[in-house]
Amino acid sequence: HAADNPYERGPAPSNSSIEALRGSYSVSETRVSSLSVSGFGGGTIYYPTSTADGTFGAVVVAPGFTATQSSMAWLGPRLASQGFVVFTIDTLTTLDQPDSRGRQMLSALDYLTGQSSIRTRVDSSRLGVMGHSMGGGGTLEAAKSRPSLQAAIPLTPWNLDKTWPEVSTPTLVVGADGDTIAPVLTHAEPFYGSLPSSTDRAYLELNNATHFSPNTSNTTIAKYSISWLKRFIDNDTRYEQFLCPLPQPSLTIDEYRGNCPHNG
Ligand code: 9J3
Ligand code: ZN
Repeated sequence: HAADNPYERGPAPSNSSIEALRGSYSVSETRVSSLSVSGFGGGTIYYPTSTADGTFGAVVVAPGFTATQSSMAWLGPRLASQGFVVFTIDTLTTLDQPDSRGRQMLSALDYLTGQSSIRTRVDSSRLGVMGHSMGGGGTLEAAKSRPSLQAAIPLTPWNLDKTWPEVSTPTLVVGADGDTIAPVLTHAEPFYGSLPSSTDRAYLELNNATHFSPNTSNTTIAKYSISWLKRFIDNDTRYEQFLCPLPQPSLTIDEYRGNCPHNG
């Protein structure tokens, strides 16, 4: 109940509510020009239109190598309509490497909470990071350098650094069984496996999927991302039912690993 958890937002969830194309909040968006910011390349902020429910947790979403914010745009309204402020960003150049992307994601969070036109709608203590490919590698870099982050979701992540024992932020690693650009054997799986067992962590391997599955509307990515962000950014234990016991293999899930029950 909201009286017990000040961060809880929206109605009680169901499997159909987390699979739906939209949640209960109407969404507005505002464009952030690259010319008006420093440390990252601008982007688009998606946020619940109403201010009646107070502030919301926020997540920055970064694209992969050679890609722009448009490659992740589907996640903007999909997550924001569930009760998050979502900032899909462009990087300074589309060739930036994961460590640079991680720093840019933190600059974007600082802009979001400190300068953006919707800063008063954001709960600056409830922040997360997501990203695709090198943006997923950047997601791990951001969590490593800012342990106060509440949730991290690398999507088919790519990074030359294979070990992440420094990450204490609850992290959901999403891999794709058919990824030939960031094969799970050398990317998502060792990334997940190197997270400390004391860190809340999960590994979702998408079935019949590719490196670019995170670039188009994907209900499996959405439902577990919503659950992870709700559980760890909002402390909303109503979503624990979708994460524990661990999801079983299905038409869309090749494999799912993680610690249950969660520590945090
Ligand atoms: O962001 C990505 O898609 C990274 C995959 C890649 O092309 O790495 C090779 C340098
Ligand atoms: Zn490392």
